[in-house]
Parts: sequence; structure tokens; C-alpha cells
Amino acid sequence: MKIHLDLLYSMLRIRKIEEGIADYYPRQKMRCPVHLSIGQEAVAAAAGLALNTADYAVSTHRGHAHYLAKGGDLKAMLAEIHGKAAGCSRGRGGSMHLIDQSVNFMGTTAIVGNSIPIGVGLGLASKLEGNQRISCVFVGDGAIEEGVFYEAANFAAVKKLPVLFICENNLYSVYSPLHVRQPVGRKIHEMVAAMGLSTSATDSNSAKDILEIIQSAVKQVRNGNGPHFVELATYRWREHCGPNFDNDLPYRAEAEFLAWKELDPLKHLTDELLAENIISQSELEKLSATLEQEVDSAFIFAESTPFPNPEEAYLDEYYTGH
Ligand SMILES: Cc1ncc(C[n+]2csc(CCOP(=O)(O)OP(=O)(O)O)c2C)c(N)n1
Ligand SMILES: [Mg+2]
Repeated sequence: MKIHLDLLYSMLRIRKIEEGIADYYPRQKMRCPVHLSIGQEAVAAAAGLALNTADYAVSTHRGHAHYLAKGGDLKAMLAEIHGKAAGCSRGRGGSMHLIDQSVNFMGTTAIVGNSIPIGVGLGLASKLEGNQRISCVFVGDGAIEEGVFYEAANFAAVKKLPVLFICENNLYSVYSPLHVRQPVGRKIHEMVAAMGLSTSATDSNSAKDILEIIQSAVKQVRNGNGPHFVELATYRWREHCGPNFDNDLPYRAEAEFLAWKELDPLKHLTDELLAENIISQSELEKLSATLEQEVDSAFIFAESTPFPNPEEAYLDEYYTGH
């Protein structure tokens, strides 16, 4: 199916971009923290395909993949991570402040939970305007522990807002596993269902399954049924913040990482599409090479484009455009 090819393309592109960031990070030209979502790409890529460009999306500190999947400009993202004037936040925000209003990607924030009410507010705006746009709010399992989630989700439910919450449950908030943070056995989506939101969930790491569940959630929200909350099981392969692996740290076991790596949604989708003759080995190699070229030239741009003029830091009109 064509959409599965698009899914593969988007996942592979995000993987290569984030691997590029990890590889180049030690050169010390990117001086902001980076939270990579290598291993989690299926969720972002599926959401990017299920949403329309007119739909809104907001995300978190771990937002590169969501920005890219929604159609955010790659060069502007890498320039931002390099602190450059051509960055999507003009070099002031770094990796955790990504925005591309041309595709209605309305921002990421460093404060856990902070983008949730913004996303719900965008849903309220859509409802008041009577348009068909839905608002997608990406959250982690840790963000569900912030009080603002309950206020915002409750408001969305009461007002029947067109908001889709996509929760990437990667089992950890920094170094704290779920079981030290939430009662053992309590499922996040069941708790949210008790708040009056419709919910769905899957433990599957098949990119095709993830696409299907997000597509049906989008449809439901767009049809005016109020907010929906999807919980997806996933796993971040690298350290919480930074380009490295951290399997030497005691907070999670190497065996756990290896078990999730076996489930790699990108590898499995690639194998499936090869077996189904939807893509050939040589087409895959060509795609890989094209993406690597795109990533290389975006890095060359980000490294060579100028830093902002220091005087701009003190100009109020810089923000307002007046
Ligand atoms: C309000 C707030 N509290 C704590 C932090 C520190 N912090 C940054 S990321 C993070 C973990 C969030 O976990 P989760 O929402 O599951 O996202 P993940 O990092 O797993 O993608 C924490 C606690 C913060 N940035 N903001
Ligand atoms: Mg998490």
C-alpha cells in the first residue's frame, strides 16, 4: 500500500536525521540539550500521515520526530539546534522550542506538560471557528503525572473539543520507571477513560498497527465526538538527554533494551514491505542514499548559516515584528 511506503519513508527519514544529530553532537556545534526519540519513530510518522496539514500539533522536549512528521522544515530545525538566526525559533530556543506555523506545528516546550493546555486551546479555537481542524497533543507517560493534564483533559471532555492526545508510553520519566511513579497495574488509558474521554491503546510495535489505531482515532475526533486519548507502548533507545546509549546505568537493564530493539518498528516495516514487494532492495538503497544526502546538506546549511546578531537579544520588537 502506498501509505505504508510513506510510513517507511517518514520513519527512515526521522531515524537518519536523529542519528545524524547523535553522530555530529560530539563536534560541540550543537550546544543545546537534545532528547532523541530513536526507536519511537513509528508514532510520530503514523500521526504525521493521519493528520492533515491544516490540523494543529504540539509536542514536548522530545519533539524532533513530531515536528518533522508534521512537515516541519528540516533546515530550520537543524539551524535552531545550532543556535542560528535561520532556526525556526531564530536560534533562541534550541531543540526543545521547535515551531513551524506554515504546517500548523504550533510548538514544543521544555516544561513537561506545558504544551497540553496550548493544544487544548487550539482545539477550542477550532471549535469556536467551526472548522474541521483537530488538535494533536503529543505527551509522554511522565506528562500524565502533571496536574495540568487533568485540568486540560477535563476541559476538553466537558467542551467536547476536537483534541487528540497521543501518549507515547516509553516506560520512563528520565531515570524513573513507571512502577515507582504510578500504582502498579493501573493503565494510563483506563485512568483517562474514567475521566470521560474515549480511549484506545495498543502494545503492538508494528508501525502498520500504530498507523491504523491513530487513523481511526483521528477520524473519531474529526467527526465531532470530542477528545480521544491513544496510549502507545514504545521505548527510547538512547539516554534520556543526549546522543549516547546509557545501558551502563542501573535504572534499566541491558536485556530490556535488547528486547525492545528486537521489536524495532522500522526494521520490521522494512522487512514486511520488502517481502510484500512494495519496495525492492535497490529502491530501498536509493531512498537511503537520497535521505542521507538531504541530511548532510541540512547539516552543512545549519553549520554555515550565521548566528543571530547579538543586539537582537535586547529588542522587544524582535518578537512583535513592530
Ligand atoms: C514541570 C517539569 N518537571 C520536570 C522536568 C524535568 N524533566 C524533563 S523531561 C522529564 C521526563 C518526562 O517524561 P515523559 O513525559 O515520559 O517523556 P519522555 O522523556 O519519556 O519522552 C522530566 C521529569 C521538566 N522539564 N518540567
Ligand atoms: Mg516517558
